[in-house]
Amino acid sequence: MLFRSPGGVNVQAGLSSDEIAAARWLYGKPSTLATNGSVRGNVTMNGSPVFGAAVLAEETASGNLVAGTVTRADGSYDLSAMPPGQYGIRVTPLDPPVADSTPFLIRGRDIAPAYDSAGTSFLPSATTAVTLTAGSTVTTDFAVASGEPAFRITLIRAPGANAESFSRSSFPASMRPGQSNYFIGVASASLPTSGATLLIIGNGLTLGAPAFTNFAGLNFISVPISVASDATPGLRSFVVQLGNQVAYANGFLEIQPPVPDFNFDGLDDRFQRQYFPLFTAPEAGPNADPDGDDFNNRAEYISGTVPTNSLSLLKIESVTLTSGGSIVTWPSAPQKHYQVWSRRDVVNDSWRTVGSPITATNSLTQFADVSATNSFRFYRIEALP
Ligand SMILES: [Ca+2]
Ligand SMILES: [Ca+2]
Ligand SMILES: [Ca+2]
Repeated sequence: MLFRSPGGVNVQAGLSSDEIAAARWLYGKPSTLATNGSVRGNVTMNGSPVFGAAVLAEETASGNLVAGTVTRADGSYDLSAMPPGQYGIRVTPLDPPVADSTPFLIRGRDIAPAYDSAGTSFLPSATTAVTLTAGSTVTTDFAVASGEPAFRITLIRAPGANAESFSRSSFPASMRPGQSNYFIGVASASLPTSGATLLIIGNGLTLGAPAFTNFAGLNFISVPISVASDATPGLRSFVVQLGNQVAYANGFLEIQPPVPDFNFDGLDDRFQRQYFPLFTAPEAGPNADPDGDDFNNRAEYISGTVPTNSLSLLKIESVTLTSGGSIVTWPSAPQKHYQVWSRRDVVNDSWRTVGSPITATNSLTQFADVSATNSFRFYRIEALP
């Protein structure tokens, strides 16, 4: 709803936050909807309604866009099913109805044929602060200034570590928390070639000074970027500003979640998609045990075992007593973490850890308990999240 993306719905990437808001609004239970708030209002220019103006809601704390829509023919808009919180609301023009061969981020016709006649010759509004409480509806009207924006963003420079690469597209870019010392940017034929600032809104981003480059007939503005490990996942916006002129690429940088979980069940979707035809099916859930080995799917994920194979489970393969100690062997998964525990007596002794946690490098891990020479021990293996 905020931008185009290649190849229809991206089932690997899952849903963006504004798609989640739309789904909540369209299909939400009344009890859920009652916990959300709405923003509505009208957008006018010189006293007349503006058709097809983009209206965006940005969460103040994180800088993430959580909802976006376009105005109807009467200039009205609704942003529904938004979680309570503090938001900034702004109105920006869509791109004019240029030919497909001319770069653009989003035109009216990319939303629906009727929006081909959207009004695009106005300047982005200032941002209005709105506080939403559960069940509230806040009315926010905008009167935008007429005129063609001095510049627009029509391309996003792909984030990467190579300062010399000007790979770009009109589709959103994405970065993961922890990626650092990358370059990212925006481009178009009309962007300023000096003096402007490039900001990406929101928490957890460290941006350097802008660099201006003309490449392939396009004006690029680029900045070094690092994404903190605790950056809030979501859709961020690029802002180019020169004096009182401003252009937005709304929601064109996605900060990906550390672990994809688009069905909100707490279990890594990559694991669920790997083993189940439908990753949202009940048998793919964290507490299900479809292979009946007494380890639920969450436990199998942590231990690196196969949730659809009853023979694949965390267990001790063997314990061998040698003169150098006990050798404990168990089937493992590379990169998974394990802790060995032992006790001397089932009744009169308690479990204690043996050594430090181990990161497996193979499908079989061996651990030598050098303290266990010529003495009887019980062992257990714990898989660590
Ligand atoms: Ca999941
Ligand atoms: Ca199982
Ligand atoms: Ca299993």
